[in-house]
Amino acid sequence: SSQERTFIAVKPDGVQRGIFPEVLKRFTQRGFKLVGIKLCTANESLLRKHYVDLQEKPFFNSLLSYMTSGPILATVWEGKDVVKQGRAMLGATNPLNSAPGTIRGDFAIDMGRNVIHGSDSVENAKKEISLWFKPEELVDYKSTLASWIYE
Ligand code: DAT
Ligand code: MG
Repeated sequence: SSQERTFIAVKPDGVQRGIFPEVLKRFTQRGFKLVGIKLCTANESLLRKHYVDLQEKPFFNSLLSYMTSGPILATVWEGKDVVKQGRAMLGATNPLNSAPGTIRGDFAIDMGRNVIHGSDSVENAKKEISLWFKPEELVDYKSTLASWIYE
């Protein structure tokens, strides 16, 4: 439904390199609605929950230090099929495999500096949104553009 939500986070490199306005621009211009946004620093316990499936990976410690190396721009977007569409807009995990035109394909080279996170399923989106945002930090509002974006 058009109420579907996803969690998109510009990672510390994406914030430091000034890529975050481009991310906001792309999701907004596509027609997705911003319902939550904050600049924050992630602590280790949050990241261990966020990346719980990767705890055993050899790169986990470097992933933790990357993700705690500076501020993260945490956002929540709403719209039809936004989880899957968001992943497509991000590109492949390894930027060397990301198509030009995707965010990683346009702005990144190394896997450990791939500038952006996006939820990979509706279920994980719900989990990540509740991990990163308090309910009162999400804003419910009607976009006046909805009828120009949805048939
Ligand atoms: P994604 O971020 O595309 O959802 P993921 O959830 O599998 O990918 O992994 C989370 C992050 O961990 C990813 O953005 C970059 C890092 N990562 C994943 N696989 C890696 C690998 N083989 N070597 C180094 N870093 C990796
Ligand atoms: Mg992932």
